[in-house]
Amino acid sequence: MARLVIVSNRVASPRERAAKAGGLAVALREALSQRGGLWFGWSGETQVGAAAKPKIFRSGRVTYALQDLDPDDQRAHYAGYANGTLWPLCHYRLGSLSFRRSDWEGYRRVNEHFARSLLPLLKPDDIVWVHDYHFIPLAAELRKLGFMGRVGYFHHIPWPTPEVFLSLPSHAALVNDLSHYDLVGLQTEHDVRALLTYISSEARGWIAPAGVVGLRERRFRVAAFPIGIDAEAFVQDAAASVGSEEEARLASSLAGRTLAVGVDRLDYSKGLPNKFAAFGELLKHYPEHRSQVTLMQIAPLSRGEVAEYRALRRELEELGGAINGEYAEFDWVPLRYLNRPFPRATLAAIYRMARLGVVTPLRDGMNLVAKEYVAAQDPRDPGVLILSRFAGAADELTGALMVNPYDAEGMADAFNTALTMPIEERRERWRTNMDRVETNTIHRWCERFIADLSHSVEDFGEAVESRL
Ligand code: ADQ
Repeated sequence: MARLVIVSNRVASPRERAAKAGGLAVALREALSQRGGLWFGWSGETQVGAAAKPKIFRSGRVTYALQDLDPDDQRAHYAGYANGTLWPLCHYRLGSLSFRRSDWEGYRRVNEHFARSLLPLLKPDDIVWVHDYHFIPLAAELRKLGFMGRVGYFHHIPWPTPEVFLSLPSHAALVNDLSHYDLVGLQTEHDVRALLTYISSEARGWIAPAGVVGLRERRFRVAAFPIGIDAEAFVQDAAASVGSEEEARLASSLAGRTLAVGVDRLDYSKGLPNKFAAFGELLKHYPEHRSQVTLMQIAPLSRGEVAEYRALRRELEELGGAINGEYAEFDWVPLRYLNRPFPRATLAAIYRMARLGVVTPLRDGMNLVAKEYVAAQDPRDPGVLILSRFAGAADELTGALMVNPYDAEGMADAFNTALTMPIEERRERWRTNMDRVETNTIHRWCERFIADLSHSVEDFGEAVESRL
């Protein structure tokens, strides 16, 4: 079996316990341990003129290689091009898109630096799996240095439609970079269509069945690999929370009221102001729910180095304060707003107690919280998932109440529908969602991607032959 090499910006330390590391990190670590492998990424440290030489250590069958970056390059790469340009672009936020040539150059420099640092650690038959928009040019840089082995890329965030993608000054170079991978994985069929349409209409490439693409002299495959969760772990954690001290504390704090929960990184793609506004509309138009329902929004801070995120934090504090100021009673606060992370077991306990799971991003690659909420429910008395149609998860979780996050009053109606939904309908909707969450787990996702990457493009259709 070929060795697996994973590349991602952040590398989950082997010391981080499963309960804290998150489903994706745990699944990748497992895949690496099974085959033996290498996990390569940024060390989290900067150093002026950092040499392309990673710090290496081993834990079990996994080797970790962590590379330092020059501080100017790191800023241009991470806060600049990755999170100031690509993140807003891929989330359809053209108003927030900033493009500077110096960031684009820094982004490329970091990818070149990473490729130079990684290359000496690679064996010719390794399978290299690159994660996310920080590293789109990595395969092209590895190829320049002579690596001809299999390299795949998974894009965790949405791929925008051509009209939006064309706003990026470096669009052609970026898609050319993608063509140096053997396999490009996206979250949904919608994302696949968006990229293939760009390739055929703008880049003058050709498309064959099974997502096989020809672009200039390169042949590669584009396919959807919707990411899943470790469903079993959430089922177990949620079941274990029954009768726990945490559950008792939560229940006593609610004093018999209904709980609605939202769990999102504090990010403008997650539609938090829209969610707060919708909750305000619920309390305004459906006064029977006042004093009866509490929305707990857990929103750990992220990317504080980007100005837009700091502005969002202030906006939410204002909006949340206004709702509580207007509707709170001396014994009830409508909105509980928490800016910190919690262990998975605590999240599972909160999900299970919540009658409503409110997942309403303006745009999201998948959204794992939606799946975690479903997995944590009590099958006999499940809660209702309210889900934005713009989350990748909407393709799979068809039992959710689908909403448009731009329509605050429509969302308030959906809150009311969920709060008054009969038990039979709740069970039926939950079963539809749970079937999907249990089948398409994170482990299956990993296996599928690695299996597809292990095949050559030619295995995916004679169609390729006929076009050569
Ligand atoms: P994110 O934008 O981070 O991921 P999401 O898919 O919801 O979004 O994953 C967040 C994860 O962080 C969840 O597992 C959640 O439990 C955890 N989390 C959030 N708040 C937490 C808290 N307060 N305490 C502890 N854990 C918390 C990106 C893309 C998504 C895509 C994923 C995976 O933006 O669209 O689904 O990658 O591909």
